[in-house]
Amino acid sequence: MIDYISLENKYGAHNYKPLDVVLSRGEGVWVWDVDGKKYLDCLSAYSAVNQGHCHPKIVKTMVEQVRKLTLTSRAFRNDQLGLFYQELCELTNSHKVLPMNSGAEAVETVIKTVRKWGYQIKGVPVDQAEIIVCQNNFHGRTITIVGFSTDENSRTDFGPFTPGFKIIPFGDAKALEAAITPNTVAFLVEPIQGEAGVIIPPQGYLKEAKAICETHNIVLILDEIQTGLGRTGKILAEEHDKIEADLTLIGKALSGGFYPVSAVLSNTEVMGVLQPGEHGSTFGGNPLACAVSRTAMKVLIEEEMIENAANVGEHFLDELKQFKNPLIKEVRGKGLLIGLELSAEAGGARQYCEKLQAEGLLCKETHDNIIRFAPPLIITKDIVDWALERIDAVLNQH
Ligand code: IF1
Repeated sequence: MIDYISLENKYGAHNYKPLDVVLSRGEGVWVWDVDGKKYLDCLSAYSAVNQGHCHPKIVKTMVEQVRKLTLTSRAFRNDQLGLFYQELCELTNSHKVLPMNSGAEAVETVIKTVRKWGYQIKGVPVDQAEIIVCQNNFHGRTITIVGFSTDENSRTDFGPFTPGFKIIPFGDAKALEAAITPNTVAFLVEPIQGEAGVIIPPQGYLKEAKAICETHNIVLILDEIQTGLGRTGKILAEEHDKIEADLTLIGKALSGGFYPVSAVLSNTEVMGVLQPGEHGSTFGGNPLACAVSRTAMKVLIEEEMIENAANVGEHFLDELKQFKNPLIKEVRGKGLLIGLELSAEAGGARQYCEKLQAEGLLCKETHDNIIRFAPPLIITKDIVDWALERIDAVLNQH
């Protein structure tokens, strides 16, 4: 019997503290460990597996494409890229796409883009561009991105950092207005802060932010890498506020979790500042990624996963709110992105995640006291009820 955990601990960097469950198979909302034990996945690889594990149609596309053509580089064109662009623009109501791989790369891409727009179009003096971001943001792990994180674990001892970022409280439109200077080029924000603990801003916040950005000629960038592609019950979370960001970042579920695929979506001429040679990536826009993503988007719509996320998510949230347990401080969420915040007396969320694991339900704490539930968007009400029974039981074991 191979000791998988010891192997990871011995040879791998210790930059994670995973639950000790070794998974070897997944299908839909279910995953199995190496001993054959079955679990409900309530994390979906941080919302990358919205379409469910190993969706058969995405598997088929991936296998077919992998036999035909995987990578050309962008030195040449490929027969998947244009169709991927078109279908993604139609799905998200965007004008233009810039494809990358990881979410962090999409964030880096957008930072470069708005800076250049600031200098060339807005007329900001060279190297003076400012981007406004929010406290408790999570946008990825690169040096530039962690440089404007307010989470000490993410940033401590990784400096020196990239200058040019201003941090304001999340959900506070007045703070946004107050932070703007003539050199401000963009406001980068998550519609719902995921890592911070599923923090939902006040009603109308994004609408106000959009209006402020318009007034001051600032680019509004929404990071929908976690909230996008159905997670909150809409294709993009911005739809809840009936706005359109100037630039939108998506990733994760863009491939259904098969492959790293991210993109910057543009609704303005801002993307037009990028000229050949100024930005790119070996793998970005490759035919395998594009083919996989096309099917991942298709099944999201065809199989009505977004409507399901809205309906089943509401049921999940309503039922959790009915729990009469003094350990629960607050339950909040939108669609199938749900946070359950425990009170200080609960003694931390981790132990409950471990107990839920024993009960056959996998989820992950965020910060000390919050459990996040984000199952694949194909989950049914019956399975949610099955999960609720276990969550209730575990919280009552205290
Ligand atoms: C890890 C959290 C989720 C993201 C938003 C950009 C990225 C992410 C809004 C970067 C990535 C991940 C990365 C993962 C943990 C995770 C996460 F807990 F940190 F917040 F999803 F909930 N913008 N989020 O959420 O995308 O470069 O990773 O593709 O372990 O770092 P990436």
